Amino acid sequence: MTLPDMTSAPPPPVDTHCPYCSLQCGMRLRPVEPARAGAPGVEIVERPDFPVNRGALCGKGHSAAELLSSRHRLTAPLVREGGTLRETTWPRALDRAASVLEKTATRYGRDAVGVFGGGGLTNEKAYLLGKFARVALRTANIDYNGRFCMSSAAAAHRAAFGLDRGLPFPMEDVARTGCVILVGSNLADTMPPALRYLREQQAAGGRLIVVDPRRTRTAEPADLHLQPVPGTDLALALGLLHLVIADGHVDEDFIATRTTGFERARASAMAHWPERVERITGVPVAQQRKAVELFTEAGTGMVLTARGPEQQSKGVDTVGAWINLCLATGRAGRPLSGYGCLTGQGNGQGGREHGQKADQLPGYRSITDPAARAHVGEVWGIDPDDLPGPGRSAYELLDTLGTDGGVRSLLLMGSNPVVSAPNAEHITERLRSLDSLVVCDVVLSETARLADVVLPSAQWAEEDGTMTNLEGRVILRHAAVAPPEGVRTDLYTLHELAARLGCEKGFPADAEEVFEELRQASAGGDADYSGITYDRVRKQDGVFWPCPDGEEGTPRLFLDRFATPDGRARFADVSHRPAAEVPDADFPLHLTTGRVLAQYQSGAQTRRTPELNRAAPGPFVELHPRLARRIGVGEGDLLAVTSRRGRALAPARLSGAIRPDTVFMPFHWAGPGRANTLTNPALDPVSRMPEFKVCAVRVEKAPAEATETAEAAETAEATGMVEVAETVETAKTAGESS
Ligand SMILES: Nc1nc2c(c(=O)[nH]1)N[C@H]1C(S)=C(S)[C@@H](COP(=O)(O)OP(=O)(O)OC[C@H]3O[C@@H](n4cnc5c(=O)[nH]c(N)nc54)[C@H](O)[C@@H]3O)O[C@H]1N2
Ligand SMILES: Nc1nc2c(c(=O)[nH]1)N[C@H]1C(S)=C(S)[C@@H](COP(=O)(O)OP(=O)(O)OC[C@H]3O[C@@H](n4cnc5c(=O)[nH]c(N)nc54)[C@H](O)[C@@H]3O)O[C@H]1N2
Ligand code: SF4
Ligand SMILES: [Mo]
Repeated sequence: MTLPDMTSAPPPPVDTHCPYCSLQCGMRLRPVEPARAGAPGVEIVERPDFPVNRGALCGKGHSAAELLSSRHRLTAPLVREGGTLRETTWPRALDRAASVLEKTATRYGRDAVGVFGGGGLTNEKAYLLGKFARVALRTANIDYNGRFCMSSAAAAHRAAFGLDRGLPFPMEDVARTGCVILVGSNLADTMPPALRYLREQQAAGGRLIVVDPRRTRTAEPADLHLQPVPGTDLALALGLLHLVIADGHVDEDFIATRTTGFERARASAMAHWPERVERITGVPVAQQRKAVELFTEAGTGMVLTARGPEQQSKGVDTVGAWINLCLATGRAGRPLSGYGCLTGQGNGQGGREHGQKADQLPGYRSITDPAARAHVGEVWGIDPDDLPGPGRSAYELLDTLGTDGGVRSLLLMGSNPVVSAPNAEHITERLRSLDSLVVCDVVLSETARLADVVLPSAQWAEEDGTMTNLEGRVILRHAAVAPPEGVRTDLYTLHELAARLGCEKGFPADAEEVFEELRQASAGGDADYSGITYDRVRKQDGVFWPCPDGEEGTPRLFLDRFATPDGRARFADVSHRPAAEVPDADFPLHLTTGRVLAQYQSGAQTRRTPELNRAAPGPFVELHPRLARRIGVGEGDLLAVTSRRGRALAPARLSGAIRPDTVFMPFHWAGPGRANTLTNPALDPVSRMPEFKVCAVRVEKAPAEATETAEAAETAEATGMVEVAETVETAKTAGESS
């Protein structure tokens, strides 16, 4: 679309969506007249007509425009020369990036070049990045940070229902269901406007059960809060199914007509009797009974999971067990009932459908399926035999960087693994050992600081593109302002790199043109977007996939049949197993990790937004006062948290809301307080998702010398953002004079 002309009459406001989480709240951008130097050029105003958030935004959404004009933004490409990143021109940076990738491919083979993407990228970027890897680089090794986020629920979804869409119904249905079991989601902090649906549901007489080792602001108003030991959700779900069966609440009719595999699920549930489940999970038998009573009493019900049960080395089985509970009680494939996963990143859903996942082609097609390869090969104009096969999963890709047989040069777009990958010190070392690292980002993230080439990207309000929210609703972001001079869109970058790698055609820089091709590539796949156009998205409040040509889209799935070949949902055959690492004498406590309201992910964007950084200025360790007394620490004391991977330092925050055998750390910071220095990269055998939600640690008061390190780091952290600006500033001066 054409950008508003800022010189004449005030241009009209532009309707768009928040740059952050998967709720993709609607917002309106109003151009500010006159545009002040250093100001974003737009202000965010309410957009009450968008149904998902009806005008409400959280603090991150409200402050999102600040980063558009932030002094921390990259505004010119950087290349490393003599150890320092220096500003350069776009043609030089692109030449350098293309030549290092090509050099690696020539020397070590095509699979030695890797690509790492992100679930925050638009559908168009995700699609073009996948095509870039398979067609321009011809490497098998592409994966993305969604592997850290959504993959377990996705795999369980497909196994049970034959199709994976986060929620099989619109959010509005949540407000009208009889009982919600919310497992390991703290949406009061992670998608605040969605709280409204739970409030409405309870106000209408519905029941809410929250399962979380911490009594969060989400758990506080629940009718029942179950507080399990981290990593034991699988046993809990099996135990609830046991009670459902024992108390005669099974929906025999539904099981007979719409499912397969109940007998095995039943046998496994019978081995998980309430007292055994209490021993494993710490959830008292009486509370298990109460949960089953509330869930089965209500005529309709939903189980919604988020990262709590999913980010485990048995996440797929765990989600499968919660789905079993829905199927056994007939709470699936019927109005106002079902299982859903609350996706996380802005495009957590669409990001995994269009080919940046190691094993997938666009339209949610399998890269090993000959028919899928033939279809996509035809759209891309290449012989299907020339398409690479499946590559390594995210952690496995990062873990083998710089090694023999591993990826030697990496193109990274939309992720900051130095902060967000598990076992992060090791992964940082792997990134350092690369022959070349090319990073596309809006700021100089901790990962971009390690790069040889940094390409500055345009942001959400500066470019068009579609996103698919947690409901499977495809929505459209509109450009409202031009990017700063020196900044280009990611699509431009891919277009230019592809041309330099010999692909002059097939990589358009225009978002709508890319979307038109995506429609064809997805046609006939599970995630069929072929009937979705920019125009239709604009006119409606988004369009739900699947949407084959000429149809209206599908807000509600599975009401007539499930998407399996026989139309029946499949029970999962699962039984309890412990976390990959359980407490022992040396590491006697559970560590779990997650989020706080004001920071987003690796913090690359929100730590650079002053208002948000003031609200959540640094890392902390949440622990129960009883545990604090036992180890002799008080509020604010600096703690050393040690796991088998390393040690992190952060101040104590005492809270009666957490289990006394567990400590919690948010993962938004780098430096000594980085939670991911500690986390265990044990992977789920099916989804290859790491166990962020549980590992074993020791917690003690930090020794005196550590206090000095942490204080020094804290000062560096506080001034860190200034340093980023200065690094580039110095390099600029140097670049100009040379
Ligand atoms: N403010 C903010 N909002 C965000 C994000 C952000 O970084 N900041 N990120 C976005 C993204 S990408 C995502 S994926 C979502 C994540 O959204 P959520 O899943 O809601 O966030 P988390 O804090 O990771 O985890 C949720 C809860 O799981 C609990 N938990 C820990 N271990 C276990 C366990 O073993 N079992 C159970 N049942 N619960 C457990 C934690 O105590 C925590 O309260 O948020 C999105 N929204
Ligand atoms: N311990 C622990 N670790 C976790 C988790 C946890 O619960 N606990 N959760 C995991 C989960 S669910 C997730 S999703 C990951 C997320 O962690 P990351 O993958 O690190 O995600 P972000 O911090 O969102 O990183 C996005 C990067 O891309 C940049 N960026 C934003 N928009 C664009 C764009 O349009 N183009 C380009 N080129 N760059 C852009 C941002 O500035 C930022 O540097 O973290 C995982 N890590
Ligand atoms: S809830 Fe998510 S999408 Fe909505 S304003 Fe907050 S960060 Fe943005
Ligand atoms: Mo996520």
